Amino acid sequence: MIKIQNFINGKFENPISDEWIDNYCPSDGEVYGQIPNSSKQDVENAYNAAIEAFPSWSKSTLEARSRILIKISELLETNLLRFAEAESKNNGKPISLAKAIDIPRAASNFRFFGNAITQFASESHESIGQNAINYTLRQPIGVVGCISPWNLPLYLFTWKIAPAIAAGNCVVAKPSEVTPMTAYLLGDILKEAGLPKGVLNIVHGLGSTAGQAIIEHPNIKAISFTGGTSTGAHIAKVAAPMFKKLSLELGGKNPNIIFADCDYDDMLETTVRSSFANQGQICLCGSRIFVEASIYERFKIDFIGKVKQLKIGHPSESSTDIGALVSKPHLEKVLSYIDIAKDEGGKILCGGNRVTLKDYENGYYLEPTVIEVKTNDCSVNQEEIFGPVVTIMPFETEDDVLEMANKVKYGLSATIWTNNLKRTMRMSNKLQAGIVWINTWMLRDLRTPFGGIKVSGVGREGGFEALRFFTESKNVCIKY
Ligand code: TXE
Repeated sequence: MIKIQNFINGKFENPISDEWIDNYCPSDGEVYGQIPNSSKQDVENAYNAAIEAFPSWSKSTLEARSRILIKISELLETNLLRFAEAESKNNGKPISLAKAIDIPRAASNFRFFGNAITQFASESHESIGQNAINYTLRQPIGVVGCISPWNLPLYLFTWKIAPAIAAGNCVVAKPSEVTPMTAYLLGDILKEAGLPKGVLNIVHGLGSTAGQAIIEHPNIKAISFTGGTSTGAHIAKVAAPMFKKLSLELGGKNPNIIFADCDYDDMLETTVRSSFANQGQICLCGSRIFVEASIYERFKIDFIGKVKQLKIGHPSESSTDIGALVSKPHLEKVLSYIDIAKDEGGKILCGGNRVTLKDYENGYYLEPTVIEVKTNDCSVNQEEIFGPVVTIMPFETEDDVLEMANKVKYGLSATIWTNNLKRTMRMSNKLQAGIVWINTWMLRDLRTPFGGIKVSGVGREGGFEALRFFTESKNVCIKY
């Protein structure tokens, strides 16, 4: 049984209460680890370590910070297999995905921000005719909180931590209690890379206790959070009276809009991925597929054919396309939406059932599921399911599909498949989303702003946006 510990002030520690939470392995439903059930006191200790480290870290040279971040990145690459295996086991995702995406991206996050901080600059404004010059200082905030979810555990954890420390802050971070393993393993790498103690403190535990203690802490001045929309709303409510800076990356219900003039084969292959990658547990998945009526029947046959070929299997097998869902409650939530779809008149075109794998009967497996819906107003087109479930429906005109795409409370991403340039321009202007992909999906350049509108969140991550979030700008005006 693996016993995970907090990483506070450069040391691994048990929780003060000595209380522990069981950690489940999604592929077989067994408990295989325990994590600290950290309390307010553990968070306070993490904060104390962080605030003590802050004066020195915030004054360290950019070169020194950059060197350490790049070293962390290199060590993650050296340990890729160990981290990928841990991520796959803890989350249920196919090992091939953890090896190709999750861990390489976590390494890239550190390398990217290690480089970006050396290029981060501020403006100056000459006040002509007033004999004055203004310049902007971008100063680290102090101690910041980073809270991350379970779907892309190390990938999203490091997406917050790397810019936070690159900008000179010290951090109290909490990974999801469902998938704590790779954040735990990161502690050793932080030590080996020479990150000074207290700069990054990792506290494990429940959202309602450890997470709550971070967001309530009066001296943790900024919170970067990725997770569910209702948790994001709660965090905003707690943080607002303390005037904390907030970056919230929340849920999505993203349209995937397919026109008849697209590159069909490319679209088909990518649409399988954008529907079911990571068992559909990515906030960017295109869970509402709208297909131009003239190719709807053809698409339906071809898409279902491809989806049926996806191999559901144990995450550790290299041939597995669809692994296990992350937890039993989550599997139950996703299954409940399939029932709702049926009640609302949706037609299950394929999938829809829990899968029992030989030797892993208690694992949380679910068939990739395609539901044909009659209207965009149904619950499965309006609520985030966050599993291997997509809906499809035909559309007649560009205006119709735009209206349906935007008629949802979320606004994270959208994908359009077309070769018509003018339509691309018209639609990308009008789509209510923070990210629009044309003829691709999840192609990421870490310099670009990342985040959503409407209930998909507040603020942007990525590139200099993240470094701006993790700094306070101060204008200095000199009269001469
Ligand atoms: O996420 P939570 P849950 C969506 C998806 C999913 C739903 C719920 O639809 O089904 O959210 O998932 C911490 N103070 N997404 O409940 O609770 C928690 O410990 C401080 C989309 O698992 O939002 C964890 O570390 N922190 C999403 C983190 O918040 C608190 C990815 C996320 O957990 C807290 C995941 C509190 N009071 C789920 N309560 C995306 N945008 O990618 C919880 N947490």
